[in-house]
Amino acid sequence: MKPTIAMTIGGSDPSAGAGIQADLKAFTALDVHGVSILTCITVQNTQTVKKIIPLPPGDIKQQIDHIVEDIPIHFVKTGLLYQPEIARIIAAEAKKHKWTLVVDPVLVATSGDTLSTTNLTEEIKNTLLPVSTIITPNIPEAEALTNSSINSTDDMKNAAKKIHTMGAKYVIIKGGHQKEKQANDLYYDGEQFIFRSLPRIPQKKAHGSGCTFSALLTGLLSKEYDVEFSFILAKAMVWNMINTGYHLGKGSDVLQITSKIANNAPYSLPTSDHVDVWMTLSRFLQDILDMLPLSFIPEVGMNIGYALQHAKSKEDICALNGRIIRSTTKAQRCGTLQFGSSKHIASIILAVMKTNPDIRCAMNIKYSPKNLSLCEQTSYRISSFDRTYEPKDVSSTMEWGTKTAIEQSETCPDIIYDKGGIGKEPMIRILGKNPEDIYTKLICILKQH
Ligand code: PXL
Repeated sequence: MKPTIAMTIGGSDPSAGAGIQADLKAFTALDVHGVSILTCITVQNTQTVKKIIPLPPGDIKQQIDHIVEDIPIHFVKTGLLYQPEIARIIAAEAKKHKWTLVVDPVLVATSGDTLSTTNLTEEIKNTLLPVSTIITPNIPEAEALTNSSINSTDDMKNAAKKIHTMGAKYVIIKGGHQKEKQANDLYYDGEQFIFRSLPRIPQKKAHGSGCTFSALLTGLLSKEYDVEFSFILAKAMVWNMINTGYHLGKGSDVLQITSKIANNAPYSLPTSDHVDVWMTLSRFLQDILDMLPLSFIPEVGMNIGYALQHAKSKEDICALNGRIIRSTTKAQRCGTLQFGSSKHIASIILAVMKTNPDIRCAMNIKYSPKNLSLCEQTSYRISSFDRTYEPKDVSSTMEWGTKTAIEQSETCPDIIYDKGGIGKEPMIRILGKNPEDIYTKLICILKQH
């Protein structure tokens, strides 16, 4: 078996709560083989960092060169660098070897102890950021990098934009240092912002959560997860690790570094079922986009949703928070996949699941006589509803229409259409067990061309 490999470049924390020790444990939790380059030894326990002993820059470079000569390294995380020369050496190596580089700009410890010499911030800005893929500052670090103070979500967004212009492709600002009840993290990829908040765990003073988060991100990227999803999953995992963390000495708590995602999670934390649904939908959405003809995209755009097993509400259904729209030449995805993001698609799926709990996926395509005729040439079961018969007291047209179409069909239909109404675009909906089922049905319909 070929191992997945990630490398961490950072300092030693003898208490093993943070630093390269935490990074290696996080890699292991993901079944990733971690290799480590030591930049500093620290004298610290769970209470304080007493001393930092930097290694000579030449020796650090030698460690890197000797490893990369031997082991294929593509995914690298940096942590405690301490001296500006080290940032410069890593920037040159990252450029030379085309690393996917996750920079955790460690400047100050949770205990308040300084973890950098002067000019490190400037060096990170000038040399490391232009070659980095993701940077993961906390609020004080984002303030140092942007020379501004951050007191609101708008300030966070502005700082993310500023840091993005310094060269990082993705900026993730960790909101853990704010005082609010929720720890609100921000993801920015140069186009879209995603805020992700989880309840603060007030009884825990976690040490090493920043290192562990960035190491998880690096490990997840090495396993070929995309950045947006890695962000969501790493955050969920770290939350669980803080929640199950323990008191090791007389100072900060440390994380319980484990591969688990919380089962007894609060509503906004994904469980492994959420992750499965998200991953599957994400993969097939791309396949669907690649083969979707423009003639299948409705004027109002299209969406696809996939529900958790036993889904009960909109929050249990993952769909695009935007739409799939027509660009001049191809189908284009707008927005991201999120649970609870589409009332429209959720109403259809929930109505189907009431009588057919295995049918958890739905997608709408454009109604046209041609598209309907293509559907009719397949062996799929087709049913319809007529909006003119919709009772006045109905609260959700989609729920009523779907239920009506199902009642008119002997077995659960594969396709439900309606011919629209005043101001309502007619529409065809494809139903299926999962995104793969929808994809297969779409291919079969297209083959009738
Ligand atoms: O969390 C930042 C950090 C990184 N690396 C080492 C540390 C700390 C914080 O204490 O000790 C070695």
